[in-house]
This record gives sequence, C-alpha cells and structure tokens, in this order.
Amino acid sequence: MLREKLKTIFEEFEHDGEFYSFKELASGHINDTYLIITRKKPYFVLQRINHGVFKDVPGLIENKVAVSRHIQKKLNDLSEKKKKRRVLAFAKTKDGHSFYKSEDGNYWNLTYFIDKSVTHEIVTSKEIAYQGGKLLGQFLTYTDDFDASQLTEVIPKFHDMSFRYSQFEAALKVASKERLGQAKPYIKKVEALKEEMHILQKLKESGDIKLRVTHNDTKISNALFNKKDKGLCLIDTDTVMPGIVHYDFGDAIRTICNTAAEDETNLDLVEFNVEFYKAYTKGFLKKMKKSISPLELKHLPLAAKTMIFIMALRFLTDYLNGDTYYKTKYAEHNLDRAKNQFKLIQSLTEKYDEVQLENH
Ligand code: NDG
Repeated sequence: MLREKLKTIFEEFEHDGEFYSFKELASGHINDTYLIITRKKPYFVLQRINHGVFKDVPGLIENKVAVSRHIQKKLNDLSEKKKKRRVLAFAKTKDGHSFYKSEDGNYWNLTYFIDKSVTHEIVTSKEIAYQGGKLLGQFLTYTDDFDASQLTEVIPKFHDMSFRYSQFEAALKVASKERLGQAKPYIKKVEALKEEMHILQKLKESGDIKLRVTHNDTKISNALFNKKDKGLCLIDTDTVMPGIVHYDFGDAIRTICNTAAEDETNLDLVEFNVEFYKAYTKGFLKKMKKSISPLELKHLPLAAKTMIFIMALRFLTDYLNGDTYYKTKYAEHNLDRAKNQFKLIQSLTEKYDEVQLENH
C-alpha cells in the first residue's frame, strides 16, 4: 500500500516528524511528489526522482543541496524585515545522505514544507506576475557567485535548440503514420521557425551572452507565494545547471503570460497577456538591473518566444515518439500541450511590438 510505503521511506530520514497522512501533489510531469502530513508541523515534501529522465540522481541531489545551502547563507545575512524569504531545506537520511534509495531502485528526497505557502498554475493578477519576476531575479542574483563548475550537468543540452531539433527529426522517423498525420500542421511550424529559434543559442556559443547558474524550469507552478501573494522562493531545483538568463526568463514568461494553464485544450482561452509580461519584467529587472547586459536585455522578448517554442517542440517530439518522456493522461495529451504552446506563440507574435522594452 502506498501509505505504508511512503511512511516507511519517510522514517528513513532524520527529523522529529510523526507520519499522519499524505497527499499527492500532482502538477509536475516528471517526478512523483507527496505532501507528508505529520501530527505536528512542520509538514514535509517527499519526492521520488524519476531516474528514467535523470540519469545521475545523486549528482542532481548534490546540485540541489549545494545551491540551497548557498542561498541559505545569503538569507542568514538579511535584515529581519526581509527574513520572510525562504529556500528549500533538505532532510538527511539517518545514515547521513541527502537521498534514500529504496529496495525497488527508486531515489527519494525529503524537504521541509514551507508553511502557509501556495503555488499557482496560472497567474491571475499583475501583483503575482511582479512578485514572480522578483523571485527569479533574486534567485539569479543569489547564485551569481556560485561556482558553476561544481554543478553536475543533469540533463546535458537541456535547452540546446539544435539538440531539441535533432531529437524532433529522429522522432519524425519513428512516429506512427497516424501521429504524423495529426502533427502535420505543427511539424510545418517547427520547420518555418528554425532559423529564428537558433539566434539565442548562437549568441551563447559565441560568448556574447554569458553563462550563469540558471534554474531551467521556471514555470509559475515552481514558485512559492504566501497567502498575500508575496513571493517566497523558487522550488524544484532539479535542473539547476549553467545556462543563459534567457532560459529562465523565457520559460517563466511561458506560463506567467499564458491566460490558460499549460494543459488547457480550449485554445480560445490561450492568449499572451502583455500586462503580466510588463509586470513580471519590472519585478525581474528590479533585482537584475546591475547584472544584466544591454544585449541580454534586448533579447528578453525573443527569450519568451524561444522558450515557448522549445516546449512546443519537446511536447510534439514526445507525442511523435509515442509518449516516452512526459507523464500523460490520454493519447493526445502531448499533442494538446504542443498546440497550446503554438497558440501562445501566435498570440505573442501578434503582440510582439508591445513587449519590446521601449514600449513598456
Ligand atoms: C517539466 C520539464 C520542464 C518543462 C515542464 C513543462 C524536465 C526535467 O515539464 O523542462 O518545461 O511543464 O524535463 N522538466 O518540468
């Protein structure tokens, strides 16, 4: 029984919590995540890391723990007023490791649940967008002096556009006739956008845009807020790796500015919200003013387009591959997700002038 299993694993970790019950937190597409409700707070979050997706789970967990520790040190130096900021804290197992490997070969990690926090699947106010922007700017500022060479590259070439195109092209060769047929209009879009979608990668490769420590999965549901909509911290640091600022900014905008959730199938509901873009950018730049270069700044709108596109491409590729990567609930799920992202690109493209910084 799942309850017994989770309880047993929970008890492998060092803490004072007494297991009472659990609740699945089902919004992620990769790992299995459970809220562990104890008899007395704090609660915990127990997570099974998907080792099909992440080949080096110990490396991944070391990344997360090291980055959290680095941020924690910065938080310790803050004034009382700012002490509401948070960072994930990891529990250790009774034998001193940051993860537990269960007999069935699965890897688990345990963090302290941040009390009175909430997440959002979609953004409903400018204030949340603004706070979200500050959170990311803060994360990138806190990790600016983190030695990136310490980090394991958990998924090599994660946001590398040429790599994602090559996976897409390989998928075209193995896809069923039926899926190829369903995907045809979107395959054409992928081909049409190829050149534009490589601009940022080229700037990264030439060194014109610098490498930083980036989060790499900045969708809005990976940000914690308090009940008054103030930002607390980013969570799900599985993919912290060296990257460019555009990965994180663009990936955040992808969900912040979508008027519908990523899984919405009614495309009439999917629009790009320019007001939220402006609010997010304002919060982000408030924290990043000193460290962002003119070239990085100029390419923020393209970052949004590129990161929406890369997710469309990845969902489409997984659909063509027969759903081997993302968790899906029905046969067309990945195709529907891709359609949602393509609709968002279309809407952003129509409003592209409005998101240019000079028009804010
Ligand atoms: C997952 C993906 C992330 C993607 C998101 C879409 C991994 C490790 O799903 O890239 O943007 O909801 O593939 N993470 O979190």
